[in-house]
Amino acid sequence: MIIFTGGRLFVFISMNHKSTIQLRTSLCCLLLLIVFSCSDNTPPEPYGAIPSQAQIDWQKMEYYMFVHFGPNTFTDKEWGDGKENPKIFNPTALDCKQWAATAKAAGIKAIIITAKHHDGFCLWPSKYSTHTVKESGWRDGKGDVLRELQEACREYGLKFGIYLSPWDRNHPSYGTPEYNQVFADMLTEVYTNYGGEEIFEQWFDGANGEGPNGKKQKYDWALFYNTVYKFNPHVVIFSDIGPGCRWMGNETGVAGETNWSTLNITGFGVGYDAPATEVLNTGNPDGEAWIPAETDVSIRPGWFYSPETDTKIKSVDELTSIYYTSIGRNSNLILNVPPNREGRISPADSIRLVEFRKAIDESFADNLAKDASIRASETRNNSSKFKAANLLNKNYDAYWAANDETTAAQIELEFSKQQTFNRLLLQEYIPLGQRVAEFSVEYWNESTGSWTLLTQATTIGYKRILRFPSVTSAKIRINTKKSLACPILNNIEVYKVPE
Ligand code: FUL
Repeated sequence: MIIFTGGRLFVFISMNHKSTIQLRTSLCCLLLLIVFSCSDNTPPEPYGAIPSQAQIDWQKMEYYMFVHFGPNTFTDKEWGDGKENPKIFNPTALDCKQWAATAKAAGIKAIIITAKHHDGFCLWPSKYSTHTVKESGWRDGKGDVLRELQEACREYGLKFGIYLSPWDRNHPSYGTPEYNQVFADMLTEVYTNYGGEEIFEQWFDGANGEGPNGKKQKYDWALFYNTVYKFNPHVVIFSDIGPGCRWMGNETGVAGETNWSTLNITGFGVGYDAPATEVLNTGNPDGEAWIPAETDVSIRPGWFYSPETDTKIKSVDELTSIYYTSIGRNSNLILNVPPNREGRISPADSIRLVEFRKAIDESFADNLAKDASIRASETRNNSSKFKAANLLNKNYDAYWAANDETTAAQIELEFSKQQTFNRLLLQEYIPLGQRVAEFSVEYWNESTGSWTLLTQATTIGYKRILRFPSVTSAKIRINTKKSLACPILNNIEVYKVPE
């Protein structure tokens, strides 16, 4: 058309070959620009319950440390009865910096401490109890474990979290309505004196047994949650049913192979009123609230230190297996490492933690998908904003999405040469909800000239890592078969881990 406008006709005719090519290129670019700007970049609507920003940040932490420490450390007991003489709490060389340095060296992002376990002993000098570090006589009654740990975490750039057991086998008011306010006052004390706005997770143990007067307490959870939120609206509250994150239903480190981050909570409570452990283990598809799973497990047979368990520390293989059944199954991992009677993490535990880290780092060092080419059976609205290549970059918020009406889609990776692999890591873009309910993985079988099933699974969620026997192929394909809404993924990685 341009040639029919006088002036432009002249320009066109007078051009040499090079200029013609340049003009054509410019026109092509213009055309592409028009096509591009016409494509619909509207992101998919979120599906179902979705995480808050605090829950997304929490999920990205993946791995942190639990520290069970208190009178039980000195008595070989798991549950103190609250009648222990506080003087038994006497760590001879408490060193929270050593805990933090160990965590840091092991690639751990945070430490959560049992500020008060079921025996009621407070690791800070609480004015609401007479069973605390103050009464222990440790450091002339001036010691404060919470203070030391808070400062150590700050120094080592770790986040800090608090476990507080409402069950209190020492407090005289336990089992009476007054106790709920005592517990809320303790929370207030901790949140006002130990950097409450920085506390990333509040761990509420749902255990509910008898107190010193033989009575059980009816916990006022609303009061407890509101007290915590008053000081830190972004803290992730753990309990059987959240509201921030949920207990995964066992203490062996095995989250459900199917694991939804959504859960139905109406009609349920904490402790005796919680959903069945099988339900906590898998969540509910289309569950009414976003309450992702947290896997709590100890590096030793018990939660507290005992010399008897010095030789029973989990092996690297056991810890690695837990890694796959927790972080690899859409759950965060909180690994308990109990300090010893000196108040230090024993060398055997810290060495194991670092060995474990090294094994994981080595396993996931070389992502074979990095340089692969990728295509999807479709891309949302044909928009390059949602292109399959987003699955291979490092940008968390860049994702591939299928069209709204699609639930079954395929993503194919092609390596530049044949590769041997045995792990596949997938991530759904959870800010828009958890969607995929069933998928399969195939590889291109050169000898038969066909796609061959490698493995199949159900949910993905924030992160899913699949293990399968090594295969050698130039291509791998992921087929989403069922999805609650159009699939949205933001990451694919492929690895060859030593068998
Ligand atoms: C349970 C407690 O009874 C154990 O002692 C431990 O603290 C574990 C993490 O939670 O409910």
